[in-house]
Amino acid sequence: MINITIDGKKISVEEGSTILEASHKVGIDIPTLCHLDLHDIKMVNKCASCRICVVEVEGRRNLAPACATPVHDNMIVKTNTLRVLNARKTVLELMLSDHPKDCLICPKSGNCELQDLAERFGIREVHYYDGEKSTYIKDYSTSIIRDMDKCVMCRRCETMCNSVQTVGALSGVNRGFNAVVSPAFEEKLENSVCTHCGQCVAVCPVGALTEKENIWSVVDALVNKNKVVVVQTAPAVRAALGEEFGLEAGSLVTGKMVAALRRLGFDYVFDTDFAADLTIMEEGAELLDRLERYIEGDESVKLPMLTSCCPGWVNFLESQFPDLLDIPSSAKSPQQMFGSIAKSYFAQKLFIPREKMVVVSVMPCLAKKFEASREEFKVKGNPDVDISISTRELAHLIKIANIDFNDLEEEDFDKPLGESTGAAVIFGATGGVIEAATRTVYELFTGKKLEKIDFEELRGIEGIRCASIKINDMDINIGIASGLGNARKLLEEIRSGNPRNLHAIEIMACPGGCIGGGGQPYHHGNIEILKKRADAIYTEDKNKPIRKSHENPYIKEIYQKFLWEPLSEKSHHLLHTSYSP
Ligand code: HC0
Ligand code: SF4
Repeated sequence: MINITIDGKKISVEEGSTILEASHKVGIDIPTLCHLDLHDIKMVNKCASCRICVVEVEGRRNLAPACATPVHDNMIVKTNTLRVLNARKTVLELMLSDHPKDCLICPKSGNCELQDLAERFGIREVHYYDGEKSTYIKDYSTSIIRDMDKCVMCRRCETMCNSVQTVGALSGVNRGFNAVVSPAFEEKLENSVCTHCGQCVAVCPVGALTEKENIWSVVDALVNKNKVVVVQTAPAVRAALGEEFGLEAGSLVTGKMVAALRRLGFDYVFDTDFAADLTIMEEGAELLDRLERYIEGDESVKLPMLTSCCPGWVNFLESQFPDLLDIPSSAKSPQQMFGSIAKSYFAQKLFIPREKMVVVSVMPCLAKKFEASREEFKVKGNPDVDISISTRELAHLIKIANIDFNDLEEEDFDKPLGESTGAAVIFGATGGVIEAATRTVYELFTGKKLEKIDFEELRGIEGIRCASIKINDMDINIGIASGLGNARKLLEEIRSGNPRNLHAIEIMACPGGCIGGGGQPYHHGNIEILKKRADAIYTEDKNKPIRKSHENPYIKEIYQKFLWEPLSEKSHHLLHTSYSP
């Protein structure tokens, strides 16, 4: 252990710790901008580029960056001297001198770490303002806007995209005022290997990376009297939306969310969870079919079967593992199944053509915007899902409409596409899709009632998890990965012969699953928030009267009246897809 003194406090810390880590141990807050340590998901950004965290170290002439200076025995550190504060203020002013001053209309306003620091240091004037400035043109992808004039070169996005997600879409290029984080050859993000996962947006401290907002398209649809506007809400939204209204992380706001959507004027408030139950029927049937053929000795059967509901993950697979495109389930994601069913089954019930219906999805995810725009999910140019907005955008819409969210009485989803089971809601946390599938596959495979519905062994936030579940005499080996870097590890294992003999794998692009999606309220580096959201999801599951997808009465009805059976010709046509490199 190393003994040091920080601001007069004597402490012992592990060898190799930085001054910043040591300070956190004694509760001393040193401001940072570039630094980000998301230990639980193995993301540590330590590029020491912003220099906001400088401190005085006795015996050293220059100020030292706390995030990159290791402690040594008997070190004496001062974190709040006038020299330190003055240096931090100067650094901030220099940053602001090359930063746009459009905070009033910046999408990150109120959530911007640079704005917070400027306020904290009482900066009221920016010196050094004349002179050269960076001038980049905004880059719009289907899901993300890159406004590089706002980039502070913290490299958090680069670390997230390269080290955690292993996508490699972003890296620092050029020098001086031309320095920027960019796709290769300064291409547009849309033309790069970007998966639209949105994790770079989740960690960007400023307004350089933000979602492509669709709020006003929703308003346009809502005011159009010739349209029937239907909304679906993803499982993870209800576990995080409350944070935008000052509620504790992990507050479940399902009923208030439904009430707010009605106040906004949606004609039907439905639930993506209904389609998650439908996904289990289709994906579960596919897994059952593959397992039965495998048991019978069919060597052509593709195992492990991969889940296919996460669009960031599908994009990653298509661009990085084109040789493995025949192993995922062909089931569309719940978002897309919902759109397809809403514009066929439900539009027919209303006696309206699909073109008269607008389907809006509220998702914790930015890749869902891209997924909704894919050509294969359109019928004669009309998309199954017209507009996708994030949890943050929904909160914004509720605020614009002046709805007092916390005061709303809880309301229930409309029927039939609003009824769902506990199995569907756990889709929102890593491991949930495969747990939901296991509940159904077990009962359909064995013909027996499942006594213990909770499969605790499939839960947790660890990036890669494996478990064996006994179904009759067979051990079904299940793999779970959240975060694309973890997905890559499992996929490389499959390429090299599947040494763990996995039969099914659930993959979610975002660390922690959808609860940690790129469209969720910003966690500002507090990963504990993700755990609380996951707890909320499992609480909702426990509180549901029905907890297995195949027992959802409206799912039974849709098979009886419309789809006939899982994997039927009609199901294939409406609910399945294929992948291309
Ligand atoms: Fe998810 Fe989904 S669980 S991807 O994380 O499967 O976004 O919440 O909506 O579609 O249901 C996101 C969340 C969904 C889909 C569902 C799946
Ligand atoms: Fe990388 Fe995901 Fe950001 Fe795309 S959205 S640049 S894949 S982190």
